[in-house]
Amino acid sequence: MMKRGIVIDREAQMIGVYILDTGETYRGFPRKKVLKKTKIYAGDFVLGEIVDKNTFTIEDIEKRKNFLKRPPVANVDKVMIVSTIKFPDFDNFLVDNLLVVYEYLKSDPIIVFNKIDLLDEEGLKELKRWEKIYTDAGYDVLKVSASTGEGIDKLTDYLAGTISVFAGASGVGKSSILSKLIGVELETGEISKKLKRGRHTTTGVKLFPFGDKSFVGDTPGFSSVDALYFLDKRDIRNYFREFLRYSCKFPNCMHINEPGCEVKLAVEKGEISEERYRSYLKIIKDEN
Ligand SMILES: Nc1nc2c(ncn2[C@@H]2O[C@H](COP(=O)(O)OP(=O)(O)OP(=O)(O)O)[C@@H](O)[C@H]2O)c(=O)[nH]1
Ligand SMILES: [Mg+2]
Ligand SMILES: [Zn+2]
Repeated sequence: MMKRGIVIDREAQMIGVYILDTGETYRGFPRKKVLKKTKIYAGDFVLGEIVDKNTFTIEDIEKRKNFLKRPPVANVDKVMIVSTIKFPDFDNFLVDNLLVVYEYLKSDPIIVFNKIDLLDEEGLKELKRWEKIYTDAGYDVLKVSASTGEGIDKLTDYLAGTISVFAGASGVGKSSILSKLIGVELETGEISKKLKRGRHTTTGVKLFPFGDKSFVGDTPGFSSVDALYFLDKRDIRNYFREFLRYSCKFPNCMHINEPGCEVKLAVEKGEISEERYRSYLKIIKDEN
C-alpha cells in the first residue's frame, strides 16, 4: 500500500523517512526513476511502500513549495528569526537584513524574542516597543524563554502542522528553543553534541517531529547576512513588507528623496517606523 512520508533525516547516503499517519520511521531507498528526476532533501514529501520493518522504497517525490539553501530544507513554512532584547543586545539591523533575505526566499519569516526571563522593567518596555514595530510592519512576533519555558506552548501551537527552521545571531538561544520544542532536556553544550551525533558531513540535516504534526530543523540558517549579497539594491524595497502598502508618484521610487514619495511621508507621519526606514537606508547604503 502506498504511504506518504516526510524526509526527516538527510545525510550523504542516508534518507530517514517519517510516515505521516503512524509516526514510524524507516530508511528510505529511492527508485532509480526518482533519483533521475530530482535530488532528495529534508522536508521533501515522499510516496512509497514499506517493504520491511526498516525499509521504505521511495516511488515518488511531491512537488516542493520552496527550497531553502541555508539550511538545505524543502517545503519550509516558517523561519524563526530568534533575537533577544538583552544578552545579547537586540540588533535590529541584523533582523531587518534577515527579514529581507528570508522574505526574498519565500519562506515566511517570523520573529521570536527569547530570554524574556532576563528582562527588567526597562527591558520589558523595550521588548514591547520592538514588538509593536514588527507587528505594525506585518510580522508575527512571539515571546519565549527557553529557560523557564514561558511561551513555548504558544510557539508550539503556532507552528502546528508546519516545517520550520531557525535563523539568528549566535548565543540568542536557537538550540535551547529547539530542545524545549522537542522536549530534550539537556545542557546546551550537550544538546548540540547529541543533536550532531553521527553526523559525518556538514550537509546533513535532521528535522525533529514535535507537537501536532510539526517538524523543526536542527541546522540553523544565517546568523548574519548582508541582503545585498542576494538582491540588487533596487529590489530591497520590495521586501520591506510595510512599504508595499504605499504607491509613490514614481513607480521606481527608491524612497530616498524623490518627490511624491509616499513611503517617506508615511515615516514622517509615524505610520512606518523610523528604525525600519533607517535599516532600509543602511542596507542600500544611503545613510545621509
Ligand atoms: N536566561 C536565559 N538563558 C538562555 C535562554 N535561552 C538560552 N539561554 C542561554 O543562552 C546561551 C546560548 O544559547 P544557545 O541555545 O546555545 O544559543 P544559539 O542561538 O543556539 O547559539 P549558536 O549555536 O552559537 O548560534 C546558553 O548559555 C543558554 O543556556 C533563555 O530563555 N533565558
Ligand atoms: Mg546553537
Ligand atoms: Zn517612495
